[in-house]
Amino acid sequence: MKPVSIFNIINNSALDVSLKTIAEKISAGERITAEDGVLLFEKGELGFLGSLANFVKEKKSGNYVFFNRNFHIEPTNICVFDCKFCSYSRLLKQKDGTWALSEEDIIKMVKKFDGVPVTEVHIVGGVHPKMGLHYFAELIKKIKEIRPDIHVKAFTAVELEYMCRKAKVSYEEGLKILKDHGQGSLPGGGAEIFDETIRKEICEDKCTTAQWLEIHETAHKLGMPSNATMLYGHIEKFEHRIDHMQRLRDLQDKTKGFNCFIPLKFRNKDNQMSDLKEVSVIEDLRNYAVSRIYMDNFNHLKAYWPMIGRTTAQLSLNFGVDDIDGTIDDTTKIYSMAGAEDQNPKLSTRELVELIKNAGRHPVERNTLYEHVKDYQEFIFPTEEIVPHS
Ligand code: V47
Ligand code: SF4
Repeated sequence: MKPVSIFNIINNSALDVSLKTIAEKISAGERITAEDGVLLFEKGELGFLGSLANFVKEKKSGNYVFFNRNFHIEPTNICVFDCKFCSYSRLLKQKDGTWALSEEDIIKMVKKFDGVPVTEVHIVGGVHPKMGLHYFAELIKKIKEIRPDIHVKAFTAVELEYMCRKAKVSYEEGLKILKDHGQGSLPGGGAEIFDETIRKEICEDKCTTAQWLEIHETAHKLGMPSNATMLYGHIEKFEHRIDHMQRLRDLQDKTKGFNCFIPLKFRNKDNQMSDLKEVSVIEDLRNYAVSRIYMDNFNHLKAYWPMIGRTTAQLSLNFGVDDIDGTIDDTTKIYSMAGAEDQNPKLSTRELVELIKNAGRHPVERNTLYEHVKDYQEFIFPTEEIVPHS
């Protein structure tokens, strides 16, 4: 079912005057202010926000919903940092539950996808004290030798800040080395919440807000696009979410280098913030909607389905989301360890396409840069072969 049209919303005489003014701005294509954004969070009901977000989404990407074919490599969960929300990292000295893949292991993982039409490898992990810039640059080079066609999206700003510091190079020099070895873009992790007071409470020791923004700005200048995330639903308030989006919106005005915005819902299993209750699905949808409305210079809004689950991801397609990431092989642990819905995050292309079509949207496989790879609207999957039992 489609949300009510924005014009019916504006003409509703019972609507709060301040919300009506915001709705009029959105319908006229005007940018809304930080105060407007906070007000939407405070007063906007789910249906109202959905209608506005849907209007913005359809102006940007029509009825399309994108996905990509990718796989994840998590080189290690050993991490020098101690983010309070993290369920995944372990210290080097810990014996249990740690892993650190060798170069050989990683190459094997890549080779497993020989002949499989994946377009992207996503490489993100803990910040290992002994895996440095030059090691990772050589690794990327080897991956590209095996799969020259694949786009390498790798390393959060947190990993990059540490690598550059250890290698005693500037962000520009470090990123240039990685780019010259074949890295194409940066994922959006490590952003968490930019407000310095909240950031200090939840992830005091890792890269600062200013460093995160500087690394992404430098990448954009070098022609490496990136994504941006926001960790929400913990101790932050609505104004912190809007402040976070505002800083990203400002940088995007300057560089136009962000591909998409990805709100990440805080999951509370087995971490130092486990006493916090997780926010509701309604709040997830409201957050997607306000993000879509506020981030007017971001072309895409991604719902990361392994984290929120397939059902919420499907619902989000009527609340501003136009991307549900990829067909991820069973290789990502950061979310399953934090209590994500999908403990085995794997969806076939057929399942993804059905999920999108059942929401009334038009499925398109994209590459990392959102170029269309294949249109699935009219595609008929071959009937599955019946394999006889032996
Ligand atoms: O920065 C860690 C988050 C991020 C928890 O660019 C948690 O396409 C919720 O970079 N609850 C890293 N979130 C992941 C990342 C990413 C993910 C998906 C898509 C893309 C992309 C990038 O994971 C961290 C942090 O914000 N995270 N622990 C947790 N308990
Ligand atoms: Fe390390 Fe990332 Fe976990 Fe923070 S979120 S402790 S940087 S793995």
